[in-house]
This record gives sequence, structure tokens and C-alpha cells, in this order.
Amino acid sequence: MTTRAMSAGSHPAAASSSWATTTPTRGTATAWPSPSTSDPAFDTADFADSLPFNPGNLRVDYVLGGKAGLVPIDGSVFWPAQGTANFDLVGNFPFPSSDHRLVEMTFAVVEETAVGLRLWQDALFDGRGTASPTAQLRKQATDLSYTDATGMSVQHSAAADDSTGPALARFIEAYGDVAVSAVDFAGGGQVAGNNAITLDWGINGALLVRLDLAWNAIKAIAIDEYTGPSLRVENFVDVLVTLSGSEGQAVAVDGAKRGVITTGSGNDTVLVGVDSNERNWSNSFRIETGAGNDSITVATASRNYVGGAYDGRHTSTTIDAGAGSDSITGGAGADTIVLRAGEADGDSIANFSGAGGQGDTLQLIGFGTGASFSFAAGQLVITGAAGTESVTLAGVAALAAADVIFV
Ligand SMILES: [Ca+2]
Ligand SMILES: [Ca+2]
Repeated sequence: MTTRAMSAGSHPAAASSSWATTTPTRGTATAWPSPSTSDPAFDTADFADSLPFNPGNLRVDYVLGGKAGLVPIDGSVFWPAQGTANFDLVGNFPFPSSDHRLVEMTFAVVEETAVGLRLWQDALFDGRGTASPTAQLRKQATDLSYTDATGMSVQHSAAADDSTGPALARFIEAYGDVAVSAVDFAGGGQVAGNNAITLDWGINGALLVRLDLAWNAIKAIAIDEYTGPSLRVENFVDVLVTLSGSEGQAVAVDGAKRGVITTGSGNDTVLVGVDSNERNWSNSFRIETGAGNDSITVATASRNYVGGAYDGRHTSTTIDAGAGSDSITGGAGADTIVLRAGEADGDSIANFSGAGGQGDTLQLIGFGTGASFSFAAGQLVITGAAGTESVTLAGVAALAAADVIFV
């Protein structure tokens, strides 16, 4: 409720809205002083002032916004002053209505910032497919033991009455940071450790999801829902992020070996910092950012997660930035940049190194029979059935025939 400066001994006065004004019936202390010693503007009950029952005016009526997503903005007590409009609604004893006064509050309803995730202990996942990228993940988590900021003792995500609700692992910002101490997996395995996984909510719903055990202790995570502006995922081998919102979002995946990252129609930013323990198994990412003017960067992880040396050439990526004027920076390995008819114009690609270099390729899709391209002064001009589209290839002097593949 809004607080206001009150002079000592004054009676309830305007809280904020047209409802509130002063009351003429503020009790004066008699033999028993009113127990209400706080700001009388917030008193809500006009109780008896005289012996033997003389609590005086009290603050006993409330509006409690107990639902996550309600942010209090303002409030007031309906207690018009005698002689002013609507005083007859409250009146003097015997009261025409009640000795309680109405309380109003104004709330802002804000979208609940939430994250929904799944975990797997193991994977046989090549990261390239999109039809069912979780099909080769194994030993899915069946319960998370965790604490959050609600103050409750250890909760279990498999319980329907825990903070995650009926979903196995759907956490909301309103319940604060989460420390996962153990994860049970299908088949009976358990991975435990002090703060095995941390969910750290930041400013405006930004979220860090971090595995705090050794890299590969829990192999895979899928983020199926995230409604905040900025998500960072650290220290998982396989990372699947599937977002579909229309507001731009930032996704950073650091220390991953494989993944599929999909964002929605807003102007999204995707940063993948890759790490890997070897080059022989699959080391691949697929990044699809939908419509909007998206920014995609593939780089080496911000630190050494694995412990061994990592060569960026181990990792290949497929980047499909969709419609909009997108900015794409591929990694050190062989990247496939997908350019679709009607979506490529205005895109800008950095760190492109084709045949004889990193082996990057441009995959041109849907430009129709007879489509062609030219390249000069860093500009790729694609001429297709529907016209021409221009893509900037920064720092590229020439393209080899093998660098461009029409599909
Ligand atoms: Ca997008
Ligand atoms: Ca584009």
C-alpha cells in the first residue's frame, strides 16, 4: 500500500485515489489507548472508542495479492470525511453499512517468467536432425530434489504439490533461485551433489541454468519453455533449446558439444560457445532463429569446461537464420549456412571460409530452376525465380564453386 507522510494524531486520510479522504470518526485515546500505533491512514475498522470495549480504529482488512504475477501498484482505504461526498456510505455509529472499511488495491498483472526443462543422463545424439532431436537421448530425469526461495525444505519435482506444479520441472521466477541437489533418472540411477544444478534468476527474468558437477555428469538438457529475455545454459554436453515467442530473446549456450537451438519470430541473439572432449563422435549444432533480425555467433566456450585441449575445427554447425536481415558468425569448423529464397536478402555472414579453408558452405534453398549467383566485393547476389537477393560475406575475396550449393 502506498505510504504517505502523516502528522501525529491525524486521522485517516487520502491514500491515493478518489476513494480516500479523511475520516471524522478517528477514535481518541481514553483509558485504553488504541493498539493501532501505526499510520492511521491505513486503519480500516471503526471500532468502539469507549470503555469497556475500546480497541479504537484498527487495521484489520486487507487485500492480499497472493498470486505470482501480481505486482502491487497502489492502494487506499475507502473512508470519506464527514461532510464530504459518500460519507453516508460509511457514516457514524450505528453504521449504515459496516464498521469495516473497504480496501482497494491496484495490481499490475505481469506475465509469469518461467522455464521448463528436461534432463537426460546419457545420449546417443548427433545433433543434426530436427524431426525428433530427443529421440536418441537416454535415461530421462524422473525427479529433481531441490530447494528454492520459498523457504520450504527439500522439494521433489515429481510431486504435484511442489513449486514446479504438475510439470516435472517448470520453475517460475517468483519462487526464486533453485538449487538442485539430486536428479533421479529412469532406470534407477541418481546423480547427486551439492547444488548439482543451479537456476539463477537475474534482472528482469534473465536466467542462468548451470550444471555445477563435472562436465558430462548429466549429459543433456532440453529447455522447452522460457519466457524471459535472456537465457544462459552452461556445462551440459547436449543442449536443446526450443523457444517460439515473438519477443526477441537472447540465448547463450556455453561449454556444449552438441545442440539444437531454435528461437521464435522476434529479433533474437544466439551465442554458442563450443567445447568438446574429442573429435570422433558427433560435434554438431543446429541453430534456427526464425523470422526477425537475428544475430548468431558460434565461438569457442568462454572457459575450458572439459579439461582437455579443444580444437574448434571439431565442431560443425548448421545455421538457418530465417527471414529478416540476420547477422551470422560461424565457428572454426565446417559450417553450413542455409539461405532460403525470400529470406536471404540483407543477411550478413562473417568468418566464412570455404573450400581449402574451414570448409564452410552456403546452402541455397528454393531459388528455383536456373537460379544463379555472382560474387564481387564481398557481396553475394543470388538471382532466382523471384528476383535477386544480396548477402554480405565479410572478408571473403572469392568464392569457389563448391562453396555454394543450390538445393
Ligand atoms: Ca528470430
Ligand atoms: Ca535472413
